[in-house]
Amino acid sequence: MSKFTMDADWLPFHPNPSKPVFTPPAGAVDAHCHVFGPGDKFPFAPERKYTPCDASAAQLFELRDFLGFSRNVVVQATCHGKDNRAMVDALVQSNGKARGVASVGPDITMEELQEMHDAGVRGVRFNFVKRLVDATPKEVFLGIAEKIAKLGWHIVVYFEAQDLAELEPFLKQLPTTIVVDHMGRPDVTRDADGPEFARFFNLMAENENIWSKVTCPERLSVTGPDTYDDVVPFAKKLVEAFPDRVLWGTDWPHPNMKSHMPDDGKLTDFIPRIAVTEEARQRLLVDNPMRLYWPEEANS
Ligand code: 0GY
Repeated sequence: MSKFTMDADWLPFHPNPSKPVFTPPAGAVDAHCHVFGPGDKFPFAPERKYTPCDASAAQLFELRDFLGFSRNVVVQATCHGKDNRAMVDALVQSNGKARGVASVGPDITMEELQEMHDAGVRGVRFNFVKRLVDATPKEVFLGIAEKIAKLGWHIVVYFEAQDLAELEPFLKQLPTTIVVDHMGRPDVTRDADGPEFARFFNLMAENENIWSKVTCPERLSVTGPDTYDDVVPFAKKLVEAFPDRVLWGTDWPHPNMKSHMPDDGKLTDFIPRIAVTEEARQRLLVDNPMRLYWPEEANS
């Protein structure tokens, strides 16, 4: 019997996703995914806001191969707090085929960061989504940013569209490459060419160190599965305007989905609708993530 019981309304990941019609290019990277536990081996954090199902590194790598990806970027999930052991263990198990993004506190030492670097961590995540984490003072984040910049790491930020105006000055202070999760969570019932999304679009246009994950149609969509049509114009717009600063990922095992659990094969088929040329897909899935996470092996 596991020590942990997943939340009563928790939706576990899809047990048998379909085979995508789209074949990702050779060397494609799933640049946003997580592992959960297993809780008996890597306990969930006491301060967590949800208790998920277990989702192991072995299951993640099986999905990677099934969908036709070659590598993963494993992002520390908030249910593990600042205990990065499950994520780091996934990197170690991957034989160099996974890099990681950690969550750390202000007391983290350069030695601890170097140890994570040696295991494959290349970034930290600053989370501003109130339902996921308690607030962290900006000075604390700035102190962490200064430390991780020394290792050449980048910063992943997760926030919701309504918080962007308040966050903008802070984002501009960060000294590294910044990767924004899920396009800054736009309200996709609005026009992708309208003033709301323009704020995020202009932020990217004016700051060349800001990248975006064009991820999570399943989270953002109001029209819903399997095609998530309403998200297409937003993601496509970013892929076309910033072809060298976009990343894509499955977000497996899809924490906190309440409306439905996406079929990861169908999610993969979303890619050619937002990156409509072979060249755009090569950048989105291979060149960009390689430059950020495996620069020593990148061709461009
Ligand atoms: C995501 C989105 C979510 C959760 C987390 O670390 C997390 O717990 O990132 C969410 O609930 O929106 O990117 O996986």
